[in-house]
Amino acid sequence: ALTLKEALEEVIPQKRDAITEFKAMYGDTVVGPITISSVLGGMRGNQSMFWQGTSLDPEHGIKFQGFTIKQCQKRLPGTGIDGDNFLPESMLWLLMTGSVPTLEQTNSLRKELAFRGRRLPHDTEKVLSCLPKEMHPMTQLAIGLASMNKGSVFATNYQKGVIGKKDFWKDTLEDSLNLIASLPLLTGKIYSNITNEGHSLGEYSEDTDWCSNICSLLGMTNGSGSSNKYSLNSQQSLDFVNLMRLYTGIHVDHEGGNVSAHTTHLVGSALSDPYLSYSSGIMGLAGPLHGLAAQEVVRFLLEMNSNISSVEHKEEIEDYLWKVLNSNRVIPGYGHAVLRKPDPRFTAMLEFAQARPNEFKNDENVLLMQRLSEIAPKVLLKHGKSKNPFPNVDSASGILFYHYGIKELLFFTVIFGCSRAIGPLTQLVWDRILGLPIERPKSLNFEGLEALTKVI
Ligand code: NMX
Ligand code: MLT
Repeated sequence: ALTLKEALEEVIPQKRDAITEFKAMYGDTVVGPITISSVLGGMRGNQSMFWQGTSLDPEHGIKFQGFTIKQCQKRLPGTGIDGDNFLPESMLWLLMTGSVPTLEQTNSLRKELAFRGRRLPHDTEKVLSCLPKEMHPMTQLAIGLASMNKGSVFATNYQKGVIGKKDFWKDTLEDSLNLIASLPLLTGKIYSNITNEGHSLGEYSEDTDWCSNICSLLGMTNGSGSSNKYSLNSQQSLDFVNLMRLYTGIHVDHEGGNVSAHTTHLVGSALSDPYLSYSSGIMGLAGPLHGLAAQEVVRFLLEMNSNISSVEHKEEIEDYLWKVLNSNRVIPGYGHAVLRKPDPRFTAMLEFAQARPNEFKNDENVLLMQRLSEIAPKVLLKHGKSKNPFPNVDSASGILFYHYGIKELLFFTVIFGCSRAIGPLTQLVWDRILGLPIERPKSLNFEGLEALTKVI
């Protein structure tokens, strides 16, 4: 199969049958107990969602259809040019179909997305142009995405009643691919709104990959009409594109329970179309305990650097961290609801910096980020509250983007939002393929919980 839709059509019948049969045979098998602590504690440890593309192990971290980040870096196709990171397009293929795409299949999806994303719907363009420059970029992204629901093929056909339930996935796929494809222009538009009076900073090309378009529209590349507003040399420009490919390739998802993925799935379960569903996911990603931590980390590093005399002074860093903890604030970029070891996504971002010592050796903020990853876990352990004292996904990314010139802190989570579309929308397509019902857990009031504790 050359197109993603054809590849899906090949795997769907067997997967559908297998899951239907499995449910019929094992439907009554108990998955696990749900405790009162879990009901009153953010549903922690409660295994109650079906999610195929990614899985998360507390000790080893994320796997994408069973592959670690390192395996993805080895096996997923990129541009074909030596040294380039794999393309998020090939990650999308892997998550959707369960198989590693060939270079040819990756290229075909790359071209398909570049074509689909060549322009924004007129109304979306108009809505985004009217938004105040000071509006939070994540609000702008959620508005932009929700506005695209006007063109939803799924919503239109559902309303007309011309599609059967078994085929819902086809229109969901169509919308999801259009949504993902639109993200370079949407992101570029938002960035130009906040930095350049809404005037475009770069050009969109149908001949390149998704991340090259994102970078061009942020004004971060050489050539292709990009303004290269930070005067990056050609190596830096290339590195930035590869940083974007790495970042957006590994932030796609983190199993189903994280706020943005879970929200997209929940809203989608009401048969809201992919635009509305993912716009809701973006609203969740915009919380400081979730994706917005990327912005908080950069603010934190900049502030700390202006309060310490040198990154070499470990005691000053420790004192600073204790001041934050003693004022009941969290250390952004540390801790996790599921992980109990350093996040391998953090490690991958750190390795990106370590592979370029000359580029980063004089950047005090990047040096502090690295230093902090050695010091903060010890302080958090001593503090004794956080179940995971290690750096999470947001610890390194923002400050690397900052290094290359993206200085608008509020914007970092929008880049996260580009990547996160890929995982939850893949699952939404599979929710439709498997005909999963509206999500509707049972809630309990205090009396209801209390009644459970009474011995009969
Ligand atoms: N700094 C200080 N205290 C912390 C931290 C931290 N980084 N992480 C957890 N704690 C506290 C937490 O606030 C809680 O305190 P209290 O009992 O007073 O409410 C206690 O430790 C136990 O929390 P955990 O069970 O370890 O963490 P939980 O699963 O509830 O929350 C996070 C997970 C990620 C929300 C939490 O670790 C946190 O707030 N981290 C900082 C924000 C952050 O980096 N978020 C990004 C997550 C990644 N992402 O992109 O979504
Ligand atoms: C994520 O990538 O969504 C975060 O690590 C948070 C989570 O997994 O809950």
